[in-house]
Amino acid sequence: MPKITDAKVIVTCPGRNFVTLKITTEDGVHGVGDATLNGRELAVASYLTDHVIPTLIGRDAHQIEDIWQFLYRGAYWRRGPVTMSAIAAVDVALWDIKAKLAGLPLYQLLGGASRSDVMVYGHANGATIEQTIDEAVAYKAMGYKAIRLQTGVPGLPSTYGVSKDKLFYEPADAALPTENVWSTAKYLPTVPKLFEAARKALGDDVHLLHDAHHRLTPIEAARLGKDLEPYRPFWLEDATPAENQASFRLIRQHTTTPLAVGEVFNSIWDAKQLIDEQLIDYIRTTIVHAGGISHLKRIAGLAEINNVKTGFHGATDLSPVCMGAALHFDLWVPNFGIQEYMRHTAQTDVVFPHAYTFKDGALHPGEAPGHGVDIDEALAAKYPYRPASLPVNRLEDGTLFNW
Ligand code: EZ4
Ligand code: CO
Repeated sequence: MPKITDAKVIVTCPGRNFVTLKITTEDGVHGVGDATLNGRELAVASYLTDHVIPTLIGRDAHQIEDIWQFLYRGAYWRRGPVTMSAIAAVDVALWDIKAKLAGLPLYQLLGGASRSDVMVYGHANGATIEQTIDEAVAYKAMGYKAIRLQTGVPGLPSTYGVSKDKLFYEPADAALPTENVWSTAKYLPTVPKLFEAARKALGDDVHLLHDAHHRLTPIEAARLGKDLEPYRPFWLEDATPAENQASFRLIRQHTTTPLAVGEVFNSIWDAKQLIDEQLIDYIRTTIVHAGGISHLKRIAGLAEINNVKTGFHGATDLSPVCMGAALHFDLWVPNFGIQEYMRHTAQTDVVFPHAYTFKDGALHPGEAPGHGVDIDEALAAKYPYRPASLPVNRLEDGTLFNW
């Protein structure tokens, strides 16, 4: 058996913070898993170092399922983003090792390729509708077949998804949370105008997406969904917070705009009612925040029998290791929908050498054994951790709101 002899956590900040778990076997084969939880990085690092790694040493690296169950059921305190990100890191590192030992790219172990490549969507954003459309036109020219549109809201100094850096978006912009201001009344009329202009400029042969980032009530989301219907959006994302899964019944009753939810979910239990009742169209859980490949297989299986497709989160704060693992999953999973792709900076990309490549609006995970992503430890050591928090939102009268 390939016995686990070493495991360590690497925290690095090549432009932004990433937490990576590296597991090594007695034969010297190693695997890596992403454990990054934006703004809470050190909590996961401690969970791994203090509570998980000591229990891994000496185990059989091939027993991925047993180790997963040990860390989930065996912990007594189940679920939560910190725990599930730590489990995901172990799971992905072990799948990486298993595939390397087999001499196969990971997607072959999952069941082989179901498609030629993985359609991704990029992010067009701007302070005004005109600027956002210009960005979207540029994305289309780069070959993208699907584009997310976010635009500034007149009367609000800043809003989610609109950044100064065009290709890279980093919401964790200060050591302590920045305070933003939100107004749903100002936001709601803006998005249909954006979509109307986008369809005029881009035509019908491109998918258009939008992220409401948990800011609407169910009835407001229903209104927005109806207003967007003439422009046939690919999806409306995170229309309302999903702690109360039944909220989506109300949105569903009113609109045919497809709904996508789940980037903050950490287990199948967060999505069970949404999927069972077919209240959503795309499930956005990620490899890193929802228990790894082993757990996402269960979520995707439940989704498949309920006509829900995958549309995994792929923001810059998910490391290239998570992206690589997600692409193997996406290439295999029968009910694939789309994959989000926010580019990493060149500084991040060199710390994480990777086999995946972009062409014609799609990514391919490559044919390297394992998931095809590694970490350059010497380079990583040059970028020490820097505290960074996600913003908070307040309404114009100061009421604390969802960000
Ligand atoms: O705000 O990953 O669809 N993408 C998103 C992201 C999230 C960040 C939070 O860390 O909503 O930009
Ligand atoms: Co989102």
